[in-house]
Amino acid sequence: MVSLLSLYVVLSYIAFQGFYTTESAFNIFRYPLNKVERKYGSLPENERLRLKKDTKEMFYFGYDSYMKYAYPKDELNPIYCRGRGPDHDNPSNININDILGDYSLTLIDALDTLAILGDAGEFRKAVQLVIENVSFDKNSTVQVFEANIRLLGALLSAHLLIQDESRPFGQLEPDWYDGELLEMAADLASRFLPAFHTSKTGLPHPRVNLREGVPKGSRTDTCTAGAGSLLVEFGVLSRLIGDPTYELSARRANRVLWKLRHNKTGLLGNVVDVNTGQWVGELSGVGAGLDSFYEYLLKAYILFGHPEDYSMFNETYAVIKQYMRRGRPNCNSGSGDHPLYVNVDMKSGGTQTTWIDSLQAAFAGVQVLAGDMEEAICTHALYYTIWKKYGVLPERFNWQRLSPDVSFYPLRPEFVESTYLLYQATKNPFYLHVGRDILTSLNQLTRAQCGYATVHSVLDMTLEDRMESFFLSETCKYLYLLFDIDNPVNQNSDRYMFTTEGHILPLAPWLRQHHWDKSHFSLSDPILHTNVSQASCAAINEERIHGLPLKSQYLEQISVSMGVEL
Ligand code: DMJ
Repeated sequence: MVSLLSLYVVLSYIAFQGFYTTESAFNIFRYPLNKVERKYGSLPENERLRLKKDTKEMFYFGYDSYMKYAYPKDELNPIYCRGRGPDHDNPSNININDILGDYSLTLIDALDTLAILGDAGEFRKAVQLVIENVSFDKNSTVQVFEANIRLLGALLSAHLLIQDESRPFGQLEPDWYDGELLEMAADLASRFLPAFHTSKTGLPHPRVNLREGVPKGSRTDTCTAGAGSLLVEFGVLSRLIGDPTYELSARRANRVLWKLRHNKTGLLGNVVDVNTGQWVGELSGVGAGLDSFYEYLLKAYILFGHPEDYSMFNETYAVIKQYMRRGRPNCNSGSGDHPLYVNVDMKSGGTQTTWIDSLQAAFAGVQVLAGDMEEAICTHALYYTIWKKYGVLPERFNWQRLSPDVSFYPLRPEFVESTYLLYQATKNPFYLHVGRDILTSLNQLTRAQCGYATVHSVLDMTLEDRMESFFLSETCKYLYLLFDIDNPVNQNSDRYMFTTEGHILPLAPWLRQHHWDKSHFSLSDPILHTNVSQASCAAINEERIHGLPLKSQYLEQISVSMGVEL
């Protein structure tokens, strides 16, 4: 008894000193752990704090360099320390011009990350710069989807953070603030509307000129995600300004897409013509071209509570699992290949490609939100082994040849995002280790002279002189939140939701109401008020609480086949 007591005291002391979390210190004696379980089973507290500090440093290295070398341009070129704006000389360069528009994109996109990092002073300064210097009255032709998620979402998020009287992130409101960010958001969104009003189906044209509307003769093919991932930002804007036009337009586009799903499989394609409503691309998958469409059905429901959005999500999630999922039926039991979501033909459900893309890594996060935890764990684990193989994620990875089909990595956030959401849901230290691997390789492989650079090829780790705005708005934010367990966002995780660009929005009762005439708006569904406290959660057995999220034999199975060491 005495020795047990002293063991308890010793272990508690070790835990207190930050060598182990208390829980995991005891776990060592609860089960015989193998090498992998020992490695991932705990993370010292002082190491977590170091990772949090290093992530903050990573953000400021990128942000300060942007402000020094690039602002007021849209992006930072981190190798030659210059600013980057639209490619005016080559209007067909949509890789650049779809996103950049002479509106200080990186600064706007980074606003709420500043708040989350606890930097209220820099947040107020940045808000002032945006209000005083940014105008959307520009002769720039941009993609509606990109401008919506990166600019509109950021402006709404920053405005709502300022308006939050409980001040969880400190004094964010400049003393002269009078709703200017919301005015800018409304002005920007009004410039998107021609995309909807000039199409024959209600699906938005993919691009608008911010000054002149849809350019004559411009392309009419849009990806599904581009047309169907506007409801979150448009709905929030409509509810803030009391004008249903935006929400109505986004909802209509979703309903049009929904009607276009295949009558046999229920699957959607990846590219559609906004005038004919014909599918131009019949590939169906959970990655590029479709990813945020599913995500926003679920997130719109979480935010606004319309059962229509939830039933669309559930129906589409069921057919995704039916047609796209391969591998053993249960992630964490039985035998067979590791589960995988493949790209299929929307008409037959047959496998169409042998690659998965890095955007798909966000799907594990959607599965967390949907409560399908075993699948989320499984989806994420596969991407972890690909990350371990290269140190970053190639844009497309061929799961048959186990090598990249498209080998660049533009500092995308999706894998970090799902790592963070899985940690929030499980509190399993495995995900802190994953985060440490991510931070380490970003610093080793992508850190340049004055910021973080796109990887041109994961095969030779050559770099390109571009730091996309989502690096500061998402990649750094999710990594920081992973390590900063006391952050107000984590302490009140039931009060916030992330947009697909990582901007935080409040989950608030007022967002579940709208004040306009319902008949005019033609929404027949009542607002659903969910009551989380009534949910019944199945008991989780001890092994699942204390073991690795994906059992070590399955984690080893994919790491061996991928040729990586854990
Ligand atoms: C971001 O703009 C968003 O995360 C979007 O949902 C997908 N593409 C980029 C990041 O990869």
